[in-house]
Amino acid sequence: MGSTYKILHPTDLEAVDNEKKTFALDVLVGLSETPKRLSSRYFYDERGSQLFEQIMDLPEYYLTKCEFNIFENKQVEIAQLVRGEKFNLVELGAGDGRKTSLLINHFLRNGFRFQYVPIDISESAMKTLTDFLNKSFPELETTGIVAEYFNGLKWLNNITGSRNLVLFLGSNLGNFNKPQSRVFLRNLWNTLNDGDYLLTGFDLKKDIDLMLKAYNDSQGITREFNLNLLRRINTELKGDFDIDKFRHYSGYDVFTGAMESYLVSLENQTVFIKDIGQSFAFQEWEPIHTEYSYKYLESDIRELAEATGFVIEKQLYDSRKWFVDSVWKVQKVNHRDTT
Ligand code: AVI
Repeated sequence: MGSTYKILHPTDLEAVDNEKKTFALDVLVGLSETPKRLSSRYFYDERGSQLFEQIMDLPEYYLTKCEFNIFENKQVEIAQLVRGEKFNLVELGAGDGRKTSLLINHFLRNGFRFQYVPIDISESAMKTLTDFLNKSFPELETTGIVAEYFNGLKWLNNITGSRNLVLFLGSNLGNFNKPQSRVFLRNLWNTLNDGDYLLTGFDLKKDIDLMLKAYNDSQGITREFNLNLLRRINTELKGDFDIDKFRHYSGYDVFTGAMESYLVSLENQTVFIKDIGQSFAFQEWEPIHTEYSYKYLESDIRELAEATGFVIEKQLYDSRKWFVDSVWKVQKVNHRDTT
């Protein structure tokens, strides 16, 4: 028993070097396009992850509170899915364990037979999580996997035949655009077994002012989170972005249903990035697109599940019905591929 983790990817300098090359290439491609764009996956360096932790605690950022409310109130409904069998509670992304702890506690108190399997590419996030679990739940069996999600799941399936209950929390799917989320879910479906469950968070469409406030908080933490992307380019790729010459902007597109975040250049300027060996020209008021945070209708969720081979088992709402943790079952028999 106890909480440990395994590393399924090389941690040598070569891996670090490859990551840096991919980052540089993505920045080069993104800043060469019109409109310019940078991927939100690069938000999460150490500082970015800390800022996101702070965002989750903000009064305006309702998403985390909603999902916490679901995990406080719907434990019995989630537990019914796996009652009486040995299973793997898999979590994509290590997180800080706060939400999942509620579920783990419920499973342990009721004598469920399971192991907890968080999968995350960051070894430091995994170490923090397993240290926390060892202190909070010494009796819990945890096998953390440091790897890409799909590699981790494949490895897990090779060593256990138990049913998987996979958690993908926090509206993370919302950061993918529509085609990307279909591809992601279909890959997940391919990696999972018939009868496995996926519990995934969707932020529902709601009053536009509430959404605008959540992404334009009064303390300016989201602004810092967005601008940190430029700081990261400065540090890791030797860029010379003057952070004060860009502003954070986040707005809601009613047609696509996405909160969209941008960094907008406040003047005509040129930025040189040494490790890319190139300068990039910005006109006054020219935007860089940095993030999609999609919001969903019930019909969007149904379509997404059907198109990717899942059957919706339960919709678990928070008390205000602002957010849903949707429980899907993998259906491998009689499925027509429509992706
Ligand atoms: C991680 N992700 C679901 C967050 C979101 O709401 O899109 C990231 C975030 N961006 C701005 N605030 C929070």
